Amino acid sequence: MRDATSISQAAPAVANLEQHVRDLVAEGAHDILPNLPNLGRIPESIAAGQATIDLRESLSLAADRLENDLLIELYRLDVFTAMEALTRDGEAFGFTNVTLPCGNVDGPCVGDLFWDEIHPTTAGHEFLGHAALSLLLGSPLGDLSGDGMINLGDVPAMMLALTDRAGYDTAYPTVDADIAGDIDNSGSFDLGDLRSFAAMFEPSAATALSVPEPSALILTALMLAGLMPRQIS
Ligand SMILES: [Ca+2]
Ligand SMILES: [Ca+2]
Repeated sequence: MRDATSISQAAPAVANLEQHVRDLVAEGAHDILPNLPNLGRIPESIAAGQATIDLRESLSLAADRLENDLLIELYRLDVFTAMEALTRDGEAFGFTNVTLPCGNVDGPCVGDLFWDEIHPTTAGHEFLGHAALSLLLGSPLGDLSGDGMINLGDVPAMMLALTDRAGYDTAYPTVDADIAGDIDNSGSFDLGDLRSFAAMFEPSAATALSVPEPSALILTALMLAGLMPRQIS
C-alpha cells in the first residue's frame, strides 16, 4: 500500500482488510478499528497520498458491507482525518515537527511526530490511542454534540461545555466532555483544545475529509464567542 499510486492499487488493500475483518468476526472478534492515516504524509512516501484517500473511501463502503452482511457494528476510528489535522497544525497537538523523521533512534524525539521514515513516535501513537479510546468510550474527539459527526454543530456545544459545564451536562447527557473535548490529548479539556478543534477543519485534502465546513467558519464562530485567541490562525 505504501507504494500504491492509484485506486486500482488501493483496491486489493481494501479487499484484504475486508477479508481480515470477516476472518476476525468468524473467530469471535467484536471490537474492530479499521483505518489508515494518509500515507502520503509519512516521510517515506508522498505518492501514496491519493491512493490512501481512495482507500479511505473504499474502506468506508467495505465497512458498510461488513456491518450489513455480518450484523456487526464497527468502530470507525477516522485515523486519516485525525492525522491530517495533526500534520496540518502540529503545534495545536504539541508537535513541533510533523514532516521529518526524528532521525535519532536513541533519542526521546520530543516534539517529533515520526520516529523514522514510516513509524510515528511514542507521542504520535499516544495521540492515536487517545482518539481510539475516546471512540470506544462513546465520546469521539470533537463530537461535543454527540451526534456522531464533527462539524459546526459542535461549536455551540463546545462553547457551552467550556462556559457552563453543568448546563452542558444537562443538555448533552450522553457525552463526556472531558473525553470528547480533550482533542489535543493534554489530559484535560480546556481552552487549549480550541486550536486543535479548529485544526480538524482545514480545507486541505478536502476530497478526503467528511467535514464540509472550512476552518475559517469555526475560527470565526469561536472568536465571536470570545473563546479563541485572535493571534491563532
Ligand atoms: Ca457533533
Ligand atoms: Ca486538552
